[in-house]
Amino acid sequence: MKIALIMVKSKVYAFKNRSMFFNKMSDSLTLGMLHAIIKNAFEDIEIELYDETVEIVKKEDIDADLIGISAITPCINRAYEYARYFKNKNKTVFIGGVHATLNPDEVKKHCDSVVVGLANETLPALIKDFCEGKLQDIYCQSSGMSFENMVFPTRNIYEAKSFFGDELNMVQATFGCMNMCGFCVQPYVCLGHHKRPVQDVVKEISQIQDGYVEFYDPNLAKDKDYLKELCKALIPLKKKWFAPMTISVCYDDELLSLLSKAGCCEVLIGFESVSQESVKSINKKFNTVEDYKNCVKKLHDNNIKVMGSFVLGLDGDDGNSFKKILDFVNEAHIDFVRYTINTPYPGTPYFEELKRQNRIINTCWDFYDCRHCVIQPALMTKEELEKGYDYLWHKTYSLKNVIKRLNYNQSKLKFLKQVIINFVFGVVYNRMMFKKYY
Ligand code: B12
Ligand code: SF4
Repeated sequence: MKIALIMVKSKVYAFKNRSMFFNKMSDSLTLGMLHAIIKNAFEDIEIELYDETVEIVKKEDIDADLIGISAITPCINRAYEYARYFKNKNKTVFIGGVHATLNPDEVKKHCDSVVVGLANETLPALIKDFCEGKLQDIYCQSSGMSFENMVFPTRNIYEAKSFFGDELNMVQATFGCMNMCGFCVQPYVCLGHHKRPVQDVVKEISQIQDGYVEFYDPNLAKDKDYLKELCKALIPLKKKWFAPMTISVCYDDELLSLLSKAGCCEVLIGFESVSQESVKSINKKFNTVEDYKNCVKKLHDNNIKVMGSFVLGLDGDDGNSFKKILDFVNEAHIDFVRYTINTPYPGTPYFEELKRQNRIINTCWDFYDCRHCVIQPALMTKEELEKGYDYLWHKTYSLKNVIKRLNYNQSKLKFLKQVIINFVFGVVYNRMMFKKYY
């Protein structure tokens, strides 16, 4: 019995066209996790993995009894193309991932079976049913799924495929987030917020050889007591690590100090907007714009770098917002900055609300990559928003602004090193982001 698992790329954000070494860097834990789930349940199943984000996949060369495809929304149409091809060859095809979780009925039209939510328990059930000739249409994560003793991902799957990816160094301690920010899919992807036992996470991390670990949690700070416990347990491991959080950590001095002691050296913070009106429009109540600069300073004082994320085109944003954001990221000294265009994901209440308001202007999921405007913004045109997005990515990483942003560094050597890294990142990333693929 052989299973092929394919992770598809999107059409407009094509990794194989990424600049220089970026086109060979694996970013995802998905295939490593699915591989481990299958191997843990069935010793004798042969698994082939294909990841279009790091390799050119020729579907004609793939031959397996079962074909599983992983796709997020901007990649789903490509998943459908693959499914059509394999179904025409009389293969059984199943699809999982965020889009399938949010839109199982749509996805089912294109394949034999859909996996909704986390696959730890459902994937083994699907394979067993297939072997017994009783495959079901949909497999849903159960509300009682256990987060204890979860299988560890297979970490060497990219050894031969990826330039840097000898070992996957990502880990997930918590799943989902119930902060209910309007634009976010996390409240709907895995039936709530779940925490693995701290000792399981620490055991998994201690097996990672890399000294640097990336948490792929949507928001590691959702439960502060849990995070404190995790930090205490991580101190002896002496790893450096990165994790997405919210600015709420900045209001807890004990937590900030623990993060620093535990090796946290960079956090991703969703500031989203510098307009309190916009922040309110997406229900991100705990983001108080007037505190932002002080919050960044507190993180810096604890030797933690800040990757700031901004969503452009929210309902309080107009044509003047872009310059305000640029000034803010410079003045607040945000180390790395990411911009996305406000994108309501199909299958969420936010998408339904904008549809009700007749503001969805593009329903081709290929463009739901946060780089294209797919809705009618409230206070500007689609063109203004896409131009503003382009302006911010380019201006933020101009040498002049990189220097302005990073001049908070006290040591000259550190400052110079950070400027070079930041500027090179900007050049490479901008080349990749603004390539036209269509
Ligand atoms: C790593 C990552 C990336 C990587 C690669 C992602 C990829 N697949 O192409 C990079 C950095 C390139 C990236 C880019 C983007 N990403 Co991203 N990314 C992530 C992140 C942080 C972790 C994904 C991961 O590895 N998780 C760990 C694995 C183990 O979990 P998993 O993928 O969910 O898989 C489990 C289940 O979903 C299921 N499953 C998944 N696939 C399959 C397939 C089968 C067959 C089965 C049975 C089960 C199954 O089983 C798995 C085990 O339980 C998530 C956020 C998060 N914390 O989940 C966002 C996330 C997936 N990204 C998202 C988005 C929006 C983007 C961008 C559009 C945003 C942007 N502008 O940067 C781009 C678009 C990329 C593109 N292809 O066009 C959204 C997806 C929303 C959606 N509706 O699809 C997410 C959920 C973030 C969010 N907004 O909350 N991303
Ligand atoms: S805090 Fe972050 S992960 Fe949680 S719902 Fe809001 S945007 Fe999503």
